[in-house]
Amino acid sequence: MTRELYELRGAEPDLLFSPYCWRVRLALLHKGLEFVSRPVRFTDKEALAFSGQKLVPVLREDDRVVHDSLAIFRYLDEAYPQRPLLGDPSAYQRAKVIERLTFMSMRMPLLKLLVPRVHAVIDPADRDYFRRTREQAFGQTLEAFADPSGGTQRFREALEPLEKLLAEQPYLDGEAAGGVDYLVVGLLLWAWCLGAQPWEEASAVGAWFRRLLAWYEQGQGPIKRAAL
Ligand SMILES: N[C@@H](CCC(=O)N[C@@H](CS)C(=O)NCC(=O)O)C(=O)O
Repeated sequence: MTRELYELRGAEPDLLFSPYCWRVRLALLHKGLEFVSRPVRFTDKEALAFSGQKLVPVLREDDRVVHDSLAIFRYLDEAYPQRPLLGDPSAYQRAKVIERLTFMSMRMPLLKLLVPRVHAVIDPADRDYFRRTREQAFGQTLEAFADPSGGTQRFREALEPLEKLLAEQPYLDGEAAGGVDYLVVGLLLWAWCLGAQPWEEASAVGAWFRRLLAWYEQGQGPIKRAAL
């Protein structure tokens, strides 16, 4: 059986920055599952046609195809019950609540910081598509939407409850890392791979990030960061 992960790439094929794809990479390492990376550009939609939709991550195990990071977590827990990511079905529902809350509180501020960086690292052939789709979604130009300092400020405020929690326990999931850690740290890895670190190094969040980064790099080798 071949296990393939379709994930977003920049102009350089090994520059992986999508927060949702990072979640799945971490989940696969957590389960101890090997996979073949299939990096795709924003406009490589034909490469994803088999999945019946247009977004990454997509996990394919022969004829089994799953898309959406949390649906992939759930699938992995069903297919490979060892070392649960989320656990029972109600835990999946709770993870969806966390996903919605972090989407607004963390992902949106990060987007204000990272939009110019994403535009800079993607393949030049993807830039018109990226600009057009994002400007349609934002209702304004990329330049008007971008606000690195405001985004950083709001992101730091959103981290405050996590900072307090991580001062009391090593991981969001408790004594060991799990699905909620990967769900959230995927967002930080998005910034990290794009050469930004909008959180304090000397903080509980900073130490938690370093622990997860060291664990990932020990298993999978160094993570490429854009030189921005
Ligand atoms: N809810 C999905 C979101 C997936 C998503 O938005 N993926 C982005 C990459 S970060 C994508 O594929 N974008 C392609 C496009 O905009 O055409 C998940 O959790 O996997």
